[in-house]
Amino acid sequence: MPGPPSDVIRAVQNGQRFLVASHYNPDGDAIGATAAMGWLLTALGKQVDLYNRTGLPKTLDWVGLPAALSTAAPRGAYDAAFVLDCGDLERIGPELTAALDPKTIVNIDHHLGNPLFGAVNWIDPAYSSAGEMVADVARELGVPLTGGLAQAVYLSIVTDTGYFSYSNTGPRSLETAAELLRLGLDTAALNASIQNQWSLERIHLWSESLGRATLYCNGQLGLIRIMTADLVRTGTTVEDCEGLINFVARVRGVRVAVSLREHPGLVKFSLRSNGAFNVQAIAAEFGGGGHRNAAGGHVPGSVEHAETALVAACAKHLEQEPA
Ligand SMILES: [Mn+2]
Repeated sequence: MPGPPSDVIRAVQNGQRFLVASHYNPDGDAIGATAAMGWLLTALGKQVDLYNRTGLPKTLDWVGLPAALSTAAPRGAYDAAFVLDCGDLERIGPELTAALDPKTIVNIDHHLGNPLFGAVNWIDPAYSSAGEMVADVARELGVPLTGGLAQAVYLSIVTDTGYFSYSNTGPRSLETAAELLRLGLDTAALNASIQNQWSLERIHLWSESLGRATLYCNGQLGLIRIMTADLVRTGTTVEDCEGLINFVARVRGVRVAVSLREHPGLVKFSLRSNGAFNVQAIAAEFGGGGHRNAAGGHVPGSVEHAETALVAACAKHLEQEPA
């Protein structure tokens, strides 16, 4: 398994002043990779600024950072700007794109189809997460995976692999996690910090939405609807809907899970499947996209209309590909 290319290692070694950034509306890997790269550079005695357009989400405000995570686009010049976990440059936001010298961008990412927007590009979908890539840079440079660096790498790996349950979990993910444990990381405490971040409002939303879950197609299709009124009534936001669909997929016999979320004038849909059943092909019929097991898009009109259209499309695919 190839590790970090020499031009990435050289960018770290040869520079002194660095920027580290990831995509806005950051998930665990975006924050984990940002923090990990920050800790790594700090350990090497380098100067580092951290940037995220929308900042640290409330659920991750406990993450240890080597410097403040700024939401203001940086001025000043950097020897290199590490852009992590961004499937395209748009994901860091227009403010930073305008502020950066393109010749300094080092693009480190694990998304297939990354358009290589950096002056240096290290794209490898064999890695579970951007944080796992940073761990290999640390190894290469002899920086031990301890302290804040260890926590950040672990956060990246477990959030992007769903605690080692998704198909992107590679031998390297487990080996890196094993090394973190061996070096003393308290994973039980960290798991609690990562997972126990729900609000009571979120529980109420999930309870309402899952309480109305419906099965179609002889139990092979599970569907939930999230109405704008649900969010208003429970005092929640769209972020609180993340992960809801996975519970519908857990119903025995369900081969495709569908979630519908009401928007002004349209309905956003998400589809999930396991194994060979391809939901990307279904999403594509509505102009959407994604992967074989996770896809989405939107349909104009009401939730009722979207439900009828998506159930019909899924039924057709379920018939074409019997279990
Ligand atoms: Mn990622």
